[in-house]
Amino acid sequence: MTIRPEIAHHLDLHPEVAAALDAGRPVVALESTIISHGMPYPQNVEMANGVENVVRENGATPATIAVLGGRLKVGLTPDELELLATDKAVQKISTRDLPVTVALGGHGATTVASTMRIASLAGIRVFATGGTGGVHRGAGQTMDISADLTELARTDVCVVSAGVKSILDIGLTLEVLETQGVPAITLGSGEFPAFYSRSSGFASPLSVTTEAEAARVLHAKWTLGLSGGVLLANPIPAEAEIPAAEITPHIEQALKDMDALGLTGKETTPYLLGRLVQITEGRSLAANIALVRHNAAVAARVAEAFAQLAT
Ligand code: PSU
Ligand code: MN
Repeated sequence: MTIRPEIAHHLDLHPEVAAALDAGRPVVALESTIISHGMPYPQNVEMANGVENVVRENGATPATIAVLGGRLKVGLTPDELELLATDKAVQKISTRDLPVTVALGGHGATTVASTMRIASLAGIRVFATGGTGGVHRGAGQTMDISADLTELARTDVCVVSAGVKSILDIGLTLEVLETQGVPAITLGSGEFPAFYSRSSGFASPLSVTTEAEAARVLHAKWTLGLSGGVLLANPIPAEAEIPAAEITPHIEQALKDMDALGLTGKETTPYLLGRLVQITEGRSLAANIALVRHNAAVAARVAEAFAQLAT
């Protein structure tokens, strides 16, 4: 893919990522909100480095994405990962924020939505995260529906996630994905997963049994001209999960605490994740790290299989 000059003007592709893309080798995009606003230091930077290694061990090149000094960065250095993990000036930025952060030369940790968009500008088709945003509980009143869903509807990237966090309304999230024409496909299960838990109580709209099948779905979707993303849900490994019955009361507690503080909008997801780490005394953090690593391995294998089909 040739990158249009007006885009290339804003983009810093890491040489390792550029070489892989040029050669048609598999590349996996990784997001940075999870580093700056999703986990405490130093576990966040350890996770970020560890996940890059998991991608490499599974045969692909990692490309962690962020905006630094107004530049769209695709592939980061260890110092840049450390900055994202520690610098309080790093904002959580979604698609709507991108032009402001670029124009004013700021630092931004990209969400699923903005990471998808930048990955797509760079020609990367497979992306691993923890969990995607969705329809928040009470969205009928608050209208809080993550821009991750909007981006999935319009950007040609496959997002590998552990499903949708049960801090959200999973049923309504699946409805919106259906309306937007986004395939929500679970790997190796008929049930859609709920981030910390393998089980959500919701049947998965679609499923595949292997990464090679997932890659064939991507190839079919895009060669048919069906633009937009694919949500590939990958249940957390059984040994790392917090069963739904155990995490649900903790989630209710975290939601109550958030309401008492009056938090809304972009602050809610970081608050809820952080509060759950406190309530579970670190267990939710261990689960979060395990599922991200698992998603990175799956994404690398999907990217590898897709690269074979695309050539
Ligand atoms: N998954 C994680 N940790 C996170 C997120 C996902 O394991 O911090 C982030 C992603 O960046 C996702 C964002 O895009 O939460 C959703 O935020 P919101 O609900 O404000 O759209
Ligand atoms: Mn929101």
